[in-house]
Amino acid sequence: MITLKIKTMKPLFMIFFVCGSFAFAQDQKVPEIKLTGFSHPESVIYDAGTEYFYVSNMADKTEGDGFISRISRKWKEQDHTWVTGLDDPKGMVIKKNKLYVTDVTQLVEIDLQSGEVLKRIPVEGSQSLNDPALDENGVLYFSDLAAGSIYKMNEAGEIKEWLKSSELERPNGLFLTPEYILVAAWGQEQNGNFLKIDRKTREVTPISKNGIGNLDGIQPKADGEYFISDWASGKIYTIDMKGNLSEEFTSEKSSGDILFQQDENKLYLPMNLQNEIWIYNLN
Ligand SMILES: [Ca+2]
Ligand SMILES: [Ca+2]
Repeated sequence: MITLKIKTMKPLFMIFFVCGSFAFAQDQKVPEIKLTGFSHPESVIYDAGTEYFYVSNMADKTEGDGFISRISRKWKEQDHTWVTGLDDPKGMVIKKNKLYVTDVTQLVEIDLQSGEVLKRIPVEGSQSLNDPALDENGVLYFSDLAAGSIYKMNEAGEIKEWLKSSELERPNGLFLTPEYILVAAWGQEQNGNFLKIDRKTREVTPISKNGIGNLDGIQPKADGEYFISDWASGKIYTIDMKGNLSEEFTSEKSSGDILFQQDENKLYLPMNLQNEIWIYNLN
């Protein structure tokens, strides 16, 4: 499937090349829309229940300057400072009318209707929390990039370190399948890999072998295929469970925790250094 795609796209590139002005067109895909008004955004999610997009903004270094934006589907309503008073909010997940946001060493619980901060749960031993993800039963897992660990919160709201290992290669993005926790790793001295962790044995296996980049987001694309983002290069890849990797397009440096909207076939990229959300139409 991937090979086919590359084959069918090559003649197009040749035409661009011949035309001259599009000599580098194979690397450049233009965003359909650039949403502005953000401050070092890390993550964008969509909630079908409320029909809003939520964007985490790390902002600058001042304590309490981080915030969450809430944006309506057609961009009419753009409440950039919907929730304020956070530090460096990163990943987000929605569970039972609550928005959970990782904020450095805390898991912050926010009322999805009112935007009120309900709880700030300190996570013992954490250093730099990153991406939360839910399993099929609504159990919450979240990564700690700097500590090289994954935490788990049980139904009672108790948080425990689930796995700590250098094999996690500084874990950033997480995605849960019934069998595995998939990890987009930032990397230590070398580029991070796309990893799988067996949920029963907790064995870590790299799916890619030679390092891909400073990986950040994971989004399911199709059965057994995922979009992953490399923060450092701005490249968006498709990868499958066997490690077959194909480049979709290159945005710019600092593409963070991406969102794929399957119904409209669009990818949403939080661009940290550009302070924007870039939306790419894949059609
Ligand atoms: Ca901040
Ligand atoms: Ca992330």
